[in-house]
Amino acid sequence: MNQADWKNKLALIRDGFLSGLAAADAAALAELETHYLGRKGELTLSLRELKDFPLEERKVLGALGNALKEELAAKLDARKAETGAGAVDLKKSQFDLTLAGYPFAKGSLHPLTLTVDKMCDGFQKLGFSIAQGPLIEEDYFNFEALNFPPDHPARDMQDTFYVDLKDASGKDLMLRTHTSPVQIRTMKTRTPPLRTVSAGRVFRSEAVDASHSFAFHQLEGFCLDRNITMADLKWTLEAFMQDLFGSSAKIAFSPSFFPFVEPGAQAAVSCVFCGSEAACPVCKGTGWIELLGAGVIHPNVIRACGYDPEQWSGFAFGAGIERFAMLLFGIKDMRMFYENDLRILKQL
Ligand code: FA5
Repeated sequence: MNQADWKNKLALIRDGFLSGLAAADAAALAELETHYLGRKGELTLSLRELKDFPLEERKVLGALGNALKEELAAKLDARKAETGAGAVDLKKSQFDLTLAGYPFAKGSLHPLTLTVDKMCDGFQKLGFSIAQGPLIEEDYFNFEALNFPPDHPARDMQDTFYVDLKDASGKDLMLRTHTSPVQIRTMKTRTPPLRTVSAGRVFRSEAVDASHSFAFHQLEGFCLDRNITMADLKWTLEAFMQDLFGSSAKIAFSPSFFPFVEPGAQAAVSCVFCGSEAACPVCKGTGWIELLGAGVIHPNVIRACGYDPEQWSGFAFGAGIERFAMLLFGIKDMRMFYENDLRILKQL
């Protein structure tokens, strides 16, 4: 076939298409499309014949062929729009557009957030307000004002991540190792009487296991007022535990050491899972679950914050939030809180 024959063929295709188009209804339009523009349609097959022409001719004829293809497609679309062909007839459609859609999966709060909220609510009911402190802390607030003397071995109780930045006195900044510095910041910026709790993330250079992590959460509480004693600490914690775990919960103290309290104690709550059964996996038959460190604020701390310890006294406590969340949600390994496995989180 030569160029002239091919062009002639194209003209015949155009005439045939246009004369069919004018009178076509929706069904005839579909046939016309298949006949001329379909995979084995006349125009499609003619364009394939171009491969037999020399390159220069192929370029010219190809442009003509493609222009005709675009023209016919545009005219077909316009005619479809006129006749309403291609529009979906909702009455005949197999889709029921009145059906409700699939519900979107809703997010929910993380169990640690729920635990923090619950614990803060409990202390707010007892008149405590909420305080906040920075995660990157100065030596002064994290250790010094809390009565950790420089180079004292007590600093090793909390292995510290230092940050490559200095504070105003030239000391390295650190990721806070506990929430106790918020006590100092609060005492220094507000005036007593004070009752605050502060919850947040803390960091220690520790190996990760079922009950330890290098980044975990603590809730710190303290009170500074007149004539505060260990008895005030005890009733406060007992009222809080009863709100959280039920009215039969009791508190027991055993002696412990923290440089910023004197006397210092570990506070345990009576086992909320058993009546001291030997087989209880949580309290191991002791009937008690150790939950937090606490004590009467050391006079040196009160003095460092600018108050006279003869006039003002207080108590403080610090709890691991993961420990509470494990009890509230019946979880045995705290790593579950960080793995973000949706199959587990959805159950909580
Ligand atoms: C302290 O951090 C004191 N600041 C608490 C305190 C405040 C005592 C006020 C007295 C007065 P301790 O290092 O024991 O104390 O930590 C408190 C709680 O944090 C622990 O009881 C434990 O539940 C939790 N905890 C400690 N280390 C880790 C860790 N690596 N991973 C997870 N939880 C931890």
